[in-house]
Amino acid sequence: MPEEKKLEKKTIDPTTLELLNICAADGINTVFDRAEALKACPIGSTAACCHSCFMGPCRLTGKTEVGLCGATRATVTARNYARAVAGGAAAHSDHGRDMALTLLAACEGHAPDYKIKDEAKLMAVAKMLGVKTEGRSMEEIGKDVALVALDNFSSTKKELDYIKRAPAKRQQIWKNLGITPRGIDREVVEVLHRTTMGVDQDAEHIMDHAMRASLTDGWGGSMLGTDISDVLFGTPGPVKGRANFGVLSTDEVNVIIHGHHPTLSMMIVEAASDPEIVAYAKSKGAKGVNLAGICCTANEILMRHGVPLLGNFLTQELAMVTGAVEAMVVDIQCVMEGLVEVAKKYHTQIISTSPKAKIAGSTYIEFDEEHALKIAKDILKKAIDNYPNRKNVRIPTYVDNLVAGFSHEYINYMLGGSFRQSFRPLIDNIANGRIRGAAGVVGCNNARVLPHDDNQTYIVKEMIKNDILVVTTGCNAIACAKQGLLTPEVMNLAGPGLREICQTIGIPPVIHMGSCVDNSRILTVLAQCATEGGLGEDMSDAPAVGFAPEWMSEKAVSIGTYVVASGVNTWMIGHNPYSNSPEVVKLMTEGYTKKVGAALHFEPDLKKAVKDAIAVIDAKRAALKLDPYDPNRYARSDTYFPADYTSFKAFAEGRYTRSGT
Ligand code: XCC
Repeated sequence: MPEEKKLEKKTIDPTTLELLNICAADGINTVFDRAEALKACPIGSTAACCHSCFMGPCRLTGKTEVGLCGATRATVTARNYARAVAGGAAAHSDHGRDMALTLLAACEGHAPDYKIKDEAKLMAVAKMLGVKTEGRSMEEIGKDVALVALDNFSSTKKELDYIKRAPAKRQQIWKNLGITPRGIDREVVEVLHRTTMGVDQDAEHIMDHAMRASLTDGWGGSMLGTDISDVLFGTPGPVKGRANFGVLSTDEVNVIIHGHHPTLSMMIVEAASDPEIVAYAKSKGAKGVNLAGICCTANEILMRHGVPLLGNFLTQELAMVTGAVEAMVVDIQCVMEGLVEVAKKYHTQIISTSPKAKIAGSTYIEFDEEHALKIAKDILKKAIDNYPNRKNVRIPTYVDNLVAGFSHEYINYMLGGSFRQSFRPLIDNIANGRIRGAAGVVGCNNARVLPHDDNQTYIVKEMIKNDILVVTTGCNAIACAKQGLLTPEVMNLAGPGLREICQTIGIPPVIHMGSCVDNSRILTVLAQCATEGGLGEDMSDAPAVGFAPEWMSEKAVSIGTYVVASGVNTWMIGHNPYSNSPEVVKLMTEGYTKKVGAALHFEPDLKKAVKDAIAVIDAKRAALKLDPYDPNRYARSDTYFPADYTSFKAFAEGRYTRSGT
């Protein structure tokens, strides 16, 4: 097959395709090439490999039913699954812990560049955490909030404070199962202990604890991370933004922020417009500094400052190929080691910053909260110094507009104004069938799930077409942004009922709620809807589903598990990494459904997943005795042609022909 045709099968995004063609011409090896050259290990990819001890590794394939110690396929598979959950929960939660430490440092005067930006949010969080507020300064309250948050990590017996946010019925389910999460560190450590050689030898028991550990992510580390970020940097409200590689500038210093932590990236945003930095950029012949983001740090700075999204996980190496990126500043998580090799061929400097994540071959500038703004400026100066080294600049022209910034607080406000903040209009319109249900579509890209961004956008478009409101985070949100799905105009792709509601309320049918830790915002919305009443008493009663269309990270396994443990059926699309044990697959689906009212599906068939998910939504509606969904009942809403696209038909079919950029 000619190279160009081969590349067309790798992505639906024209920009990514354009850059992959440049890579081919320049002889650049990317994750797309490595995925072709290196096949997935057939043993590990079904969780058939046990390396809990060093008598192995044992491969439980073919006729081999047990390892040297006698561990069965089910035990080994459950252990592998639980360890993935622990890895993911640890990553999100350690991020949350760092946010608490930053808040503590800010309130104690050790991090002078950070301030409490959202006092109302601080008061709400304080109330939730049982911190006294009366007659106290913001710093005193903030310090205690940080200390209580940190206690949620280290406590061994106390249950997580945020469990109180869940509906009473859900809390009772966890209690009855004995999976109410205690200290975050304890539950994660306990996964590692139970799954070490010769400890927990019952797949079901291991998987129950996997749920408990995942809950420390969703209702612990992630939720604390989100809330404290809001306190320090402001709770997001609607913001206009742009996405895709056309956001790079030809005459400014382009600095890409990649990773997850908002602490450094927020400082870089502040520093980029500092007169000292702008003057320094001018002294090197540039007009200023242009920022853009990759992965979840991109979502953090988009949600609060409208900083453009450059791309999602699979496009990180391609940023440098443009020849227009002076520095890529990385912190933690989802940073490919391959970046450094690509950077060697261009002028980009990879600047690593986290003491937890050193990257060989990168320039290391250690970040610490005490000198945050100064370090951010130092980083930008390094990037600016690199501007004169630009040579062959090839910036693709595609840019898409978007609206982001939908925190649960804003959605609450949006639905009733400050006079009557409530989820009631959303609940009522789900009850009356204008909105059939809701879907959380989240998660990564995966170099083995190609074309890149295809599953992501397919599911989102299928959902809204079927009158199902979509909330999105993470790399799915970036995929949606790059394909123009985060604009109000996309309501033309929505079914008539959903479209009418979107037109009335003035929201897009695909709502960007933030980064991956912000999946906790989705939990909060669901919990508040259940508490408000009208869609049952528990999160599992609501006609809502979850999808991770192109997931690849342990963090996604943790998210999928806590969403299921919170009562929401979830589909992880792609190959089933736990297929070596039908018993474990049954425990994740039928077993979890009996215990927590929802199943975790690892489903290779995308269309089947969509069909099954819609059937679940309809079954939940029936169980609530709501009117059956009828697409023709509310077919009176206005339709109009989206201005940005040359052909509505082409857009709907996924051929992204645009009239201009
Ligand atoms: Fe996945 Fe979470 Fe990473 Fe993107 S950034 S690749 S974990 S979706 Ni959050």
